Amino acid sequence: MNYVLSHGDVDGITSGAISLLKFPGSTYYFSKPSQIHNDLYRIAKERPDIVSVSDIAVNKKRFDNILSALDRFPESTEIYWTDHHPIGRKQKRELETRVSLVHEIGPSAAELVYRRFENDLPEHALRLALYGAIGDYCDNSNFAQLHFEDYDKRTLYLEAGLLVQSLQEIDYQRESKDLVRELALGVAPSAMNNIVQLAVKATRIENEVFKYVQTNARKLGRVGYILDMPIRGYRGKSAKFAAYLTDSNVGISAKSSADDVDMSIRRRGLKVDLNKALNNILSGLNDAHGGGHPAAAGASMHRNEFPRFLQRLADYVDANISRKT
Ligand SMILES: [Mn+2]
Repeated sequence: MNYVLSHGDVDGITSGAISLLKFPGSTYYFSKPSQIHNDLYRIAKERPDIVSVSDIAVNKKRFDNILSALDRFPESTEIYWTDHHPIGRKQKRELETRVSLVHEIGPSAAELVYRRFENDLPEHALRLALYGAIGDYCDNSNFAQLHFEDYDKRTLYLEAGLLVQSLQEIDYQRESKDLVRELALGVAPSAMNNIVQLAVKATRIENEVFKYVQTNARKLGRVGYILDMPIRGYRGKSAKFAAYLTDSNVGISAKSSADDVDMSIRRRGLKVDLNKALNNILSGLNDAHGGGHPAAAGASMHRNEFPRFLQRLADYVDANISRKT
């Protein structure tokens, strides 16, 4: 038995679909950085021949759990790990002793999986790699730029856009698994009626979200934020809108529950590294964790800490700007 594990966003599902093409008949699971160690534990019991993990960030906090989960696999299990999230040098070296690792910052995970298995893949896998690149804003890589010329790139953006938008409205555990299988079979997103309808619906909702952020976003220093939108999802998008609509350099879309506040963070027109910023700011806050990419990150903390977090982030962004000018 073989397993493919991947993330639930467009880069995740396309990198996962490409892995399914390389390892046909694999069981497919969605995972995420906070869960990957549990999923690996569970799978190790099945003593699989092959495991392919893609687009799952290696979480510093969970790193020891990941290593001990990897230790549970028999020696004969081949584990392929392909990722593009920042990782510490030490963690990378340790991971490499246990898995076959391809790691590169810049390209999408889908591109990396494609390049890794290129010789064993059908033609349509290249389109999947390009959808993944577009989905994760990794469309500037040499590979993506080169291969956009192989098709009409405007059509590729439409197909990738249908995926990006429809995923806002999909229950990712259930329905996305079918989507991954269809993509692996070579069905274009535009040929999937449910995907087209959901994408249009999501785009209409997104336009309403924009208007909501326009009237409700607030600003502290160079950080714009929107708190508790009356709608589920659309967090990365509303974080971007919050930055733009308050003319800020960082945007946050946050949702609070009884104890916690959970948020997506995006940057705008500024090269501040959000992952570094969070590493810097979150230590010392109650129940706080988070991270991600330089341009897109997430965090959560005790809800009482949110004002302090906002102030620290605003100060960090200010300090970052004054150092540059
Ligand atoms: Mn990704």
